[in-house]
Amino acid sequence: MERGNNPKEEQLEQFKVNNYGKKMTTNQGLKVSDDENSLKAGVRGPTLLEDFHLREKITHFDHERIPERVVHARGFAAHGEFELLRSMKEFTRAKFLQDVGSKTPIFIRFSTVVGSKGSADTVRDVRGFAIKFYTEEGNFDLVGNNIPIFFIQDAIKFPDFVHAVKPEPHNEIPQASSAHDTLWDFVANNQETAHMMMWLMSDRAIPRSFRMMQGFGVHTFRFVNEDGKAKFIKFHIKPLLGVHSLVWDEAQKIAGKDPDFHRRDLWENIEHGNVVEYGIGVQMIDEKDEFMFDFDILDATKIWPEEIVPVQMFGKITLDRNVSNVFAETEQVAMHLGNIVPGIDFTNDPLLQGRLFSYLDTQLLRLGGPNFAEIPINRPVCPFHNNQRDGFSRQRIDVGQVAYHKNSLAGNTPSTSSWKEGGFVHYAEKVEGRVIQARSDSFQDHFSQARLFWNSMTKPEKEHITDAFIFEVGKVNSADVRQQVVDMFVNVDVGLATAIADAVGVNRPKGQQVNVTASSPALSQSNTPRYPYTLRVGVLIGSGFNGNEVKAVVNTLFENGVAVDIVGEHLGSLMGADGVKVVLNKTFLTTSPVLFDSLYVVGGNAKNQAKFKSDIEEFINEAYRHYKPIGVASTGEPIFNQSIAKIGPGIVIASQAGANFPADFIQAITQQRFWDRNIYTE
Ligand code: HDE
Repeated sequence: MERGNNPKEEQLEQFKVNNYGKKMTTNQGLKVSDDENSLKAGVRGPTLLEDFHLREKITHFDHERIPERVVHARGFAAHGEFELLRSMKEFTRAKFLQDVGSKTPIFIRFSTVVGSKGSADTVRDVRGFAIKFYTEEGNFDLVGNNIPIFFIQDAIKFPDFVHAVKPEPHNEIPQASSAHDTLWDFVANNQETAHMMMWLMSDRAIPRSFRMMQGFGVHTFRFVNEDGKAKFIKFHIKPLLGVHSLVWDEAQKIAGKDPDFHRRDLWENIEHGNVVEYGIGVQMIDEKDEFMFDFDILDATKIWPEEIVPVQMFGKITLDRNVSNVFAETEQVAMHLGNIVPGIDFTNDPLLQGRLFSYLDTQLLRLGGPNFAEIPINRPVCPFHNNQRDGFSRQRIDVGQVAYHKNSLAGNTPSTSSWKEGGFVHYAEKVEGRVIQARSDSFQDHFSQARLFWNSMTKPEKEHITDAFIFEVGKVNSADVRQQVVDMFVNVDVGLATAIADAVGVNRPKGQQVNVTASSPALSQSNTPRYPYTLRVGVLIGSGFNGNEVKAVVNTLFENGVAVDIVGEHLGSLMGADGVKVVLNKTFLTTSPVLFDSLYVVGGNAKNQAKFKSDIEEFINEAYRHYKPIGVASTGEPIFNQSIAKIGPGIVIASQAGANFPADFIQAITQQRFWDRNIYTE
């Protein structure tokens, strides 16, 4: 499947309409003569009901909105492809996982969970990571998140969890935030949330970019091969650029400065043709080993530590095309983990089972009836035939007399397919037991893996988690709930719970942490790959700069695929001391230090020199406090010296580095954050 030979793209093309340069008509095709004035009895007279164009236009407008998703309302999506790099034939009969080199069109929708459609991108939240694979055997939807576990174990608790985390119902406050009484009350009184809350308080919940976060299928699924042999699996998606995060203060400020930070990042990178790539793989457990672990593999609040069950990568996911229309594609896409293909199957995870019901149900309401599979973005690329008929807004015209099975009038078609013919046959798992409403004992350990996660964090990561708890629990009005949270998290770590207690004004906890000393290095972001590619540097510049020096640095940035914004007092161009010209694309007003991964302080002269210097100083101070690398050109040193920044980790000074400056600066940008910088020294 080469670009331009993508069956989904070809299918979508047929539905695209370009109105540019065309005559305006009504929806019935009638040419419109006046779109400014409604039909009236006299120029100042009453408007007439007869005006069908007015009525059609206003009526359509009145009905433009559909309900936003009850969770994951704010999303952003792109098209791409999946390429198989290792055949999984041994484990699964899924056709798209057989032949190395085969390509499958995909559509990925990223999202936040709690916020409404218009909320900010960088809030502390889980990110949805939902992929629709348009395979030859029908759509396979992997509706995952960027965190490998979930808040609850049984779907019956989902409405309670969502009611607790969403804005409180009496005043709709706070928007897109878990830092409030009802969520923490839910947490303390439903302690299966412990592990997930550790992840939510970690840097995973404030990603730097959709391109820099992992994806997880979360649940345990099955691979089933041609012989009907099954394995338990968990899906993993790993970003090429590594897993990177914002810092909390920065994330909050970006929410104001650029609420579209993540969508803009993805959109621009795809528009610029940059590589947006992830690897995809699975962890696999043999059926006979189902009970070999100290966690239940059906419990969605548990990971399978990668050191025990390694991830086997089998393919590559690339995003390379933005949507043409956000409503038609991103908003109308109907993800459903019940969209499955032969060779992949479900398990008895009670969270998964409930989801199998929920997604179809919610789409019936959100997309207005049972025909949403006909919406272009949802159509499979293979033909589909059955005896389902009618319903609101049916598009296809099923011809013929017969719409039932079995029949003789149509030769008993459409006919069913056996396993051998590629039919989906549910995995014949042996089940037995009594009908009962209860939770398995093997689901009762809520703290061991929460502590495993804590043990796996580096010192700065632990500090971020502690600060996040202090922030969130500190926003809880009820002292009683604050105390309950502290008393709960002592099970994870005494030091953590004590630090929270001291900061939020409640009693220190009495209990003890669970006895788990193991750690899983794969959980720490400190072990992730790092590249300068597509990171963003702000060049802070005035006139009179040293042209050769700046040119050499900017060229090195470009060579390394770094995105560069030239920031100054005004838009337009500037002249260096040696006649070199630069074009400014941002001003101190239109951008902000929180929108950059690094700064290159060139300095120079400006019309309002005092303000220019103060603006740059502010940019340096903020970037320094957010542990970012800062490069200082020879002309930038005087301003740098006035800032709070101290020479030390991640500070690269041209007059000291000499000819090594561009390379040293790139190295610092690659490192991204310098946690050993003490930002509070006098
Ligand atoms: Fe969802 N979830 N969910 N969820 N979820 C929805 O479906 C639900 C869960 C996830 O980009 C809804 O179309 C229940 C886990 C993503 O369009 C709804 C339960 C995971 C998306 C729904 C869960 C997810 C949704 C809302 C507990 C990670 C956005 C609108 C049993 C594995 C998909 C919609 C997109 C969306 C129900 C738990 C991921 C209401 C009942 C666990 C990425 O059907």
